[in-house]
Amino acid sequence: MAQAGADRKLRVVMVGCGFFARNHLMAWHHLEGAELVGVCDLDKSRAAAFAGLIAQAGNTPPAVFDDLAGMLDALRPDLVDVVTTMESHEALVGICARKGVATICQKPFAPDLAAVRRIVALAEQAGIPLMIHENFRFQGPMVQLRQALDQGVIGTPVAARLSWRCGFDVFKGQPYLAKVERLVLLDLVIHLFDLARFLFGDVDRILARTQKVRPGIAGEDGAVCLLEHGGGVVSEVLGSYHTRIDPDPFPETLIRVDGTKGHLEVRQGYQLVIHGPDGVTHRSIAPVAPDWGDPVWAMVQESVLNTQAHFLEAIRTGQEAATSAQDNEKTFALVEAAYRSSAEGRWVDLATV
Ligand code: NAD
Ligand code: 89V
Repeated sequence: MAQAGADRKLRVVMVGCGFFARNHLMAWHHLEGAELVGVCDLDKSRAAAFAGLIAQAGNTPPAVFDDLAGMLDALRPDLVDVVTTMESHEALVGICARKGVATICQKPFAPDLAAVRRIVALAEQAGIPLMIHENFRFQGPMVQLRQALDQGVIGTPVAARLSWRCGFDVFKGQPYLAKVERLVLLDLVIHLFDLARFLFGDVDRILARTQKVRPGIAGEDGAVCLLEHGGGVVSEVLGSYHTRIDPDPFPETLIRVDGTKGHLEVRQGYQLVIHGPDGVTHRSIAPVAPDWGDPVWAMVQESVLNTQAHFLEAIRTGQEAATSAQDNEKTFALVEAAYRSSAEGRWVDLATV
């Protein structure tokens, strides 16, 4: 991986200026090590609106494009941020690979594992760094949880439950989700699989059951999965867009981990409760909201900032990103295995996917 001098801001361009991309825009704009020089969308008015958001604060706005290849030729950036939906990722990362530019690409990586593997091969042949914007493991509360586990506060983890179940109306901001055939595993549980790998290591086999509860949508909106990690932990991973809870926990992941010396819980409201050998401790693990964030999405927005900062650091140091394309292929394989498990009603060995 090419290294960049620590004293120079990396020149960044974004492709895709839709619902979620505003968070990327604000994060790039606020990151010390980055200079956002271009924004691109097939709908040029969306890119222009993004440039306007930056200009409005009195800053030099990024240049506006409707064609990624043209933007790369014109601006010769250090890195590209792909913030489109998965169907376009193969073509867009292909353009970045041909131009030899480091790329970070939103999740889900692609519609299926075969496409993921083709994109990984494209990036490897071109020798470009490719990271997937898998942001859950970069959430401040999850980083603090991992630190507590690494400190051995409950001994060695044995069993765990990761639950992201709520009734938040994801279809309002992302109406295309109502039409996708693969919904909750590919859109949401993919984050939890990555978190489970981040906390407990790679997975040997999986058992999954999906459900469709909400009427009028094409895909499944609930999933219950059981994962056997190679290191010995067994984790339950639960994801839903149909669960009615008051107050709604969106966007928090609630977690319970049992260890050899105690157990811990991540409770709603970002509370880490540790039942260790010396008693019970309560700790706030609330995220630090960016000043451009809003109360509901603050934790997500902080994680976007952390994810993008991690990629800048990876490029500067020449290190592989934690959620590199190669790493995210393993997370994606879990999604593919979960669909197979649910369809066939059996455990699926990851080595066969
Ligand atoms: P969106 O449909 O609102 O926006 C996508 C934009 O990309 C559109 O404006 C579209 O015109 C543009 N686009 C598509 N193909 C293009 C191309 N070839 N060239 C230029 N522009 C192109 O989508 P969204 O809701 O913002 O989601 C984008 C991605 O972000 C999805 O993959 C989604 O899963 C992901 N997402 C992630 C999180 C998270 O927390 N990590 C949250 C929400 C969405
Ligand atoms: O990551 C995502 O796609 C988000 C959320 C987790 C809220 O579903 O839309």
